[in-house]
Amino acid sequence: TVDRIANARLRDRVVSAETAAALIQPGETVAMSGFTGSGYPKAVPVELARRIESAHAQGLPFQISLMTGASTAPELDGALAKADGIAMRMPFQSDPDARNRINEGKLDYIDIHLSHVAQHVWFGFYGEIDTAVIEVSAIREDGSLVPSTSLGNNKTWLDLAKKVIIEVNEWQPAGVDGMHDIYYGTALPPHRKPIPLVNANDRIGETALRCDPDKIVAVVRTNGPDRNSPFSPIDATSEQIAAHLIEFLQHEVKRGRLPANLLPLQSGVGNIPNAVLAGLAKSGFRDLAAFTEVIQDGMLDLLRDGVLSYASCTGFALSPQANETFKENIDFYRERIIMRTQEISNHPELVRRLGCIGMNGMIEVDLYGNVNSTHVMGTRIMNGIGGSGDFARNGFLSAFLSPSTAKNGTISAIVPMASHVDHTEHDVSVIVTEQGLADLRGLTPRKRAQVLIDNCAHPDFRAQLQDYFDRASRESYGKHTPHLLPEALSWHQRWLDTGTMKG
Ligand code: 0RQ
Repeated sequence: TVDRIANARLRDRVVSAETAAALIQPGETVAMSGFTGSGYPKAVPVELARRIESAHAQGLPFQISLMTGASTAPELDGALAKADGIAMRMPFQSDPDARNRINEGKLDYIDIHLSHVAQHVWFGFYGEIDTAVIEVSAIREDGSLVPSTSLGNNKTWLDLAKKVIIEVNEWQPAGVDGMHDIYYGTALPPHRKPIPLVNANDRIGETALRCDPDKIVAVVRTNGPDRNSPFSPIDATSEQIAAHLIEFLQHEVKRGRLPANLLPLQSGVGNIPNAVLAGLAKSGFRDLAAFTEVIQDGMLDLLRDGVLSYASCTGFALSPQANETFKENIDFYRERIIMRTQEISNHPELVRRLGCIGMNGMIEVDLYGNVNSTHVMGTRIMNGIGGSGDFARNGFLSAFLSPSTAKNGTISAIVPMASHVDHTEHDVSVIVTEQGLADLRGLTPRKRAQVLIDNCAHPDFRAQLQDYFDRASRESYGKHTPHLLPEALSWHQRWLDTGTMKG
């Protein structure tokens, strides 16, 4: 077999994960690869967590600040959070241990738009990056780095870090070489130029990452799978949500507001977006394109069946089975998938130019269309805003999808006032629950409220919402966006106090 490390100088820097992890010092800001469970380093973070645990056992302080592309896996976020090794985390996580620590107030978490991460670090908002730990699939003879299954912020981390540790993961398919498009034309204001991408499948960059070899202090060989979480089978609720959204898209095509092959799709991760993708295939749509962050199982199926012509992304979230299919058919997928850095995959300029259709999950929406994607009862973070805001604000239209109730029907996803706002009423076009779809475009706040109550609320909460809205419409200080302030968040408090929002 061909050595994945074709550069002799870097082959000489191969060390064990333990030796590499020893190069990271307490207090460092460490930037790692990884996006929704793909392309994250598999070995160094685990060894780092061990080192941190043994330091703590000796009563020595040891924590790092940790930045990535997005969420990672138990071997990274999980191991470091369990070891109490993270002082500050940004920009997105979905790890249960990290989440618990954040919500206990023990781990500082900064949740920002994914398109902002690279530029905010370049602007100097997060200080210096001491170490980058980046997974790649191979090192070319010239020393350039072939990325693996996610790009995220790797370009930025390699450019800015003082020292770099590379993990070369042989488990990743060698055929991924050629799938990436790394754009080196980004500059800082006031020197920025338009990004020359006009179609979702345009190539504007290079297929490998550059890195000053003098900065590479260690290379570690690994052979381990990406975090593969299986999807649960599509349930009835997800199927109904998907059906409502697809009917809406078909209607938009009939009305001439969307072309027959729609506009580039952005899809969040999870069972509902997966159901939407499966539904699109069954509804006769063809020649679709995706300009999205994450490719999950449903998109691979659409590519295979020719429903989707091509897809642009920055990472993958695949089930174990889909991962095998991906690896086996890598030559087919390399022709149809372009992986970009997340500053490009989520770039407001490009999302606006292409006219993406954003489809993301939500926690709750209020009567006027403000969407909470992140905080349960306004205070407990679930995951983070991720890329949803990049697409919601800048896309052609943005749909937010959710079952109409949560936690065994005790919580209404349609509430009088959102307990936390990630997407303001100005960024939300369409809300879909299993009950139906509310098209909020061109509606005044009061009309939005009525259509949300009529079309999206669960019958168990409809009368209660109507009652709130009717009284607010009569008694509110202002009648443009009517509220009864002392009552506006009382549903959330009632759930905390009694276990149900019903009152
Ligand atoms: O919690 O498993 O503990 O019961 O939230 O909810 O219904 O399984 O749906 O997995 O699609 O997640 C908004 C969190 C939805 C997700 C959110 C609880 C519910 C359950 C999960 P349990 P579901 P999903 C691209 C786009 C922001 C990032 C984003 C998300 C858990 O879509 O993180 O869009 N979005 N990224 O019980 C209390 C409510 C609730 C609630 C749901 N109203 N009250 N709990 N839950 N609604 C990807 C990236 O950017 C990387």
